[in-house]
Order: sequence, then C-alpha cells, then structure tokens
Amino acid sequence: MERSLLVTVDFGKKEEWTAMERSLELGELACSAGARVIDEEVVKRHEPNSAYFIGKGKAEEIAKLCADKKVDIVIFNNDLTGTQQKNLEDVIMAKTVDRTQLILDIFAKRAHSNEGKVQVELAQLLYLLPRLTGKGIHLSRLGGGIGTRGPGEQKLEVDRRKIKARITKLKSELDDLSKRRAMMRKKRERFSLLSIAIIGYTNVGKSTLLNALTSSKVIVADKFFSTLDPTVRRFILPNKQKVLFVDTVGFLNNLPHHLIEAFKATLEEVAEADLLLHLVDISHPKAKEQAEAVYKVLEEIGVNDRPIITALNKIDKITERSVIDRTKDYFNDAIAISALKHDGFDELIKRILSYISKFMTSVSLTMPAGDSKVLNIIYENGLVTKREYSGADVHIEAELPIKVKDAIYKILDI
Ligand SMILES: Nc1nc2c(ncn2[C@@H]2O[C@H](COP(=O)(O)OP(=O)(O)OP(=O)(O)O)[C@@H](O)[C@H]2O)c(=O)[nH]1
Ligand SMILES: [Mg+2]
Repeated sequence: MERSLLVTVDFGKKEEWTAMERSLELGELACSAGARVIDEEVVKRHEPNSAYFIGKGKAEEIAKLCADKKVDIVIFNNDLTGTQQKNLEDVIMAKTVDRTQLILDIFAKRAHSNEGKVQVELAQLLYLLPRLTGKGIHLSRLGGGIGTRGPGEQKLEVDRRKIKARITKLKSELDDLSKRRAMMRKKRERFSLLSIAIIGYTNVGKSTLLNALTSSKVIVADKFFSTLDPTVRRFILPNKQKVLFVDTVGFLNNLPHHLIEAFKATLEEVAEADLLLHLVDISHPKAKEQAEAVYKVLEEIGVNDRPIITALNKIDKITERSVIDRTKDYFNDAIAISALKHDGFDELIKRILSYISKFMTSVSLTMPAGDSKVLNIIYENGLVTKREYSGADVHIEAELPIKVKDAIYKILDI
C-alpha cells in the first residue's frame, strides 16, 4: 500500500469547506484509491506560487517530512500545473499528484463497462493535454503511474498530436454510444415504466438502498465511487404499479469538470428520470454542504427542474431524535431512513407513490382485442382495473403513466 502525505493549501478565504475538512475528504479519496494516509499538512498562503504552488521553502520542508516518514506519494488538494508538478517532484523526490489525478485514478480502477472505460480515458487525456509541456508530465504518466522526466520537445509534439487524435476518436466513440443510448431511451420512453434515479453524494448509501429495495447485489463499499456504471432495477409498488430504480455514479464537491464532461452519457440516465430520490448521509458532518454539491452538479447537467424527494439515510447512526427532526425540517420535510436496517421504507414508498400518482392518469378505451402489442404495453406499464370483451373489441380501464397513454393513443389513432 502506498504511503501518502496530503497537502492542502488554505488561502484564508471564508469557504463552505474549511481546509481541514477538505483535507479529511482528500484522505477518504486517497484511501478509496488504495493508499494509506501517513500525515496531512495544511499550508497557509495568500496566493499560489507559480513555480512551486506552495513555495520552494515549504516544498523543501515537505521533502524532509517525506524522507523521514518514508512517504511514496504526495497528494495536493488543489490542481497543479504541469510545471508546478514537475518542480515539486524534483524537490520532494516522491511521486506528486493533485486531487483531480487522484479522482481520475479511482475512476480508472473502477471502470468496468466499455463506455465507462472510454469515458475515463477521455477525462484523463483532457486533463493531460494542457499539462504536456516541456517541463511537465509525460505520456507514460497515463494510467496513474509515476511520471518520467521531460522527453525533448520533438517527442512532446508527437505525443501531443497522438493525444489529440485519440481524444477525437474517443469523443466520436462516446457520441455513437450516446446516440445509441438516446435511441434506446426513446423507445423505452414511449412505453416506459416511470423511473426513479437514486442520486446523492458519493458513499451516502445509494447502492445499499437499491439493493435493499430490489434485492439486488450491486457492490457496496465504504469507499468513494464504488459505483460508476448505472444499474437499473424493476420494483413493484404496493399498488402493483411497476417502476424502475436507477443507481448511478455519486457526486463530489468540486467534481473535476473533465469528468462531468466525459460522464455526460452516464449522467443522462439521471437527466431522463421522472423522479429523483436524493439520498443524504445524515451522519456525515458535512451533510448539508454535500447536498449543495449535489444541487450544483444537477444544475451543471441541466436537471434542476425534476421533482426531488429527499431521504436522510443512516439514521441508525444518529442517537438524538432532535437531530433527525431538525435535519428533516432543513431539507423540507425529508424522509428519515436507514438503508442498512431497512428502516423508514414504508414512509419512503408512500412518498414515492404520492409523487408517482402525479405522473399517472386514468384511461378508458375500447380497442381491438387482437392487438396484443398495445395490450402488453398497458399491462406492463400500468394498472388495469377493468377489462370487458365485446365481439372483436375489448374495453379497458386502467391507470397509466401519462407518457404511455400518449404513446398508446398515437398508435391506436385515438
Ligand atoms: N450505518 C449505516 N451505514 C450505511 C447505510 N447505508 C449505507 N451504509 C454504508 O455506507 C457505505 C457506502 O454505501 P454504498 O451503498 O456503497 O454507497 P453509495 O452511495 O452507493 O456510494 P458510491 O457508489 O461509492 O457513490 C457502505 O459501507 C454501507 O454499508 C445505513 O443506512 N446505515
Ligand atoms: Mg454505489
């Protein structure tokens, strides 16, 4: 296990997350990447030093600390330029990475699907390209390895061209994948079940909730970004109405922009959901700020108009009832649950039902009894309350999602 030292710079501005809090989260990211945190440093500065970010003197202090504590890797909490990174590595004599690189490393390790892999590689290259300077990092750094030293300008030019060509190729691959997804979605949309996306900060328990509700076996771990690929599961509500639950990648404060860009296709699953179930980890000291970070990402991907149910998870870790009540109020009548202990599910499902009913409509129609395609759609997506045959026709009364009713009326030309 790599021994890591965390460095966070405190620029003295008043921010939602203090330097110590940001350092704590960086530690969780480092552990998620498989490193061990040996020590953390908070450096106070007015502004970044262009050559060494934290200044040469401070870099030398860190170098000494690293030698004393046998540190393999120094992780900076802020983005470094290629030059800063190279200069720091020269002084510190240990591998030096920044927060974005660390996150990209985690994503690279967790990407399993073809689409996930393409998305991560694109994000890595977009990160790398502007940093590929004479003094900066080298192509071999890709894949999270140790960077080697400046390869002459000519080699760099070749590398740069190669990377640009690869970026173009990956983007077009993602474009194709995205088009295919859009087509499938369009098909699904017309006759589709209502879908509920479970969203939230990373590690709040999204996959645990999906598993608990739908008896699935999505990987759950006390790590950041356990889930990258979206998982869709069917669920039958107590009124027999079928819905889809979608579990997807978690959000993070200051999620690197390249990642959001590259993961647009995955995030489209969230964008297409009828209803968002926002999970908040009530036991986390920064729960409110985490929620703010989630709202920010939603805005960035253009999904701030969707109805949201907020559920406070991990209430089994809270001993004081008043904390739960206050937080419920803060989040506008949120629902308190424990995905782990299956607690609060009845109320959660009741709330989902009341939202879902807004997407439903009553339908009463007479159609050819032999049209099994349309009948299937009705049975699959809605609740049939009455069915009567008369001659070659059948009369149906049902509760259907509005979008499904529209699609069926079009088919039947009503
Ligand atoms: N005590 C407690 N722990 C929980 C609860 N729900 C989830 N956890 C734990 O929280 C950790 C993260 O759970 P996950 O379900 O993997 O969280 P996630 O939101 O899917 O995380 P990512 O996919 O990494 O973004 C695991 O260790 C779970 O066991 C809960 O209700 N109570
Ligand atoms: Mg998960």
